Amino acid sequence: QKQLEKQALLCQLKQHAQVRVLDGTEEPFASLGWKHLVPSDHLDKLPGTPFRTCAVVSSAGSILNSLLGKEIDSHDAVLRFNAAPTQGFHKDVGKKTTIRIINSQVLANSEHRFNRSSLYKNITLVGWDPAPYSADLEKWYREPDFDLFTGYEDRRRRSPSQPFYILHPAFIWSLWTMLQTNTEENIQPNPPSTGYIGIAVMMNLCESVDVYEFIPSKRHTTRCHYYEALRDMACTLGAYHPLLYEKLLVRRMSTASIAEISEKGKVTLPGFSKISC
Ligand code: NCC
Repeated sequence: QKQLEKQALLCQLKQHAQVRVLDGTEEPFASLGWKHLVPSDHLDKLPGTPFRTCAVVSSAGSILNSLLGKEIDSHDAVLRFNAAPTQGFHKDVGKKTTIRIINSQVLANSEHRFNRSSLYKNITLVGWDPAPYSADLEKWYREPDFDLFTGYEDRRRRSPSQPFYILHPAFIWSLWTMLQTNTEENIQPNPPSTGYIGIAVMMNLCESVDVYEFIPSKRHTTRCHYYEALRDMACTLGAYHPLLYEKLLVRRMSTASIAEISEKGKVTLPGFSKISC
């Protein structure tokens, strides 16, 4: 029964989470010349893809003292989020970063020093912003939650060889819809967390995805991030993002023993190429 449910959920996710990025063919981006601004290769044609093994590293405080760094770095590709550093935390989170997914606050807020910080250099970048559900791209371009477009256009012109994509709002909301469909309660009408979005993106690019500290291990703590002292339970359970429901769904879709979750906070998901529906 459980096995059947797992398979059905994975199939549904495969249908709902085919990754889509802005490609410059739709308005207003077509008129703005984005066809020549965005990378010519699609995200799923990145060098090295399909990756055989991938690690997704949540930014949770509970990854501290995990000693997972070596295991994380042994994957073909490693995904990290927003401003999460590796320097100073190699032992627990590893040092390799292949892709970084950033929300629009990271692009828009000067405190993140997006243009100068080495966190955002020499890797593949994927940005996103919560567009309205209707995915009206004209309206979104005029009024994004945080202005990610200026920083994106600027970086593309300065560093055209760096792969940098913006996720299509239809992709984000399709993930949300599937989450709601499989949750009995009404979830927040806000987009999924960068973590959940990242898991879905990596299932497009990898044959197998190991997710670390998204489902909390026995080290669970109120510490929000491994890289700062702030304590806030909402970081792990969600307030704006439907994070708790994302975690319950990931748990239902994953193959992981209780011991793996408890000791490592690790769950494994198959890539879409390995899911036959
Ligand atoms: O905190 P954040 O997320 O950057 O974390 C990245 C992803 O890791 C998972 N996570 C994090 C902490 C924790 N205790 N448990 C977790 O499971 C989540 O999946 C999370 O998505 C975001 O989702 O983009 C978020 O970004 C921050 C913030 O904008 C960035 O860190 C940049 O500074 C948001 N914080 C605020 O807006 C104040 C956070 O709500 C969500």
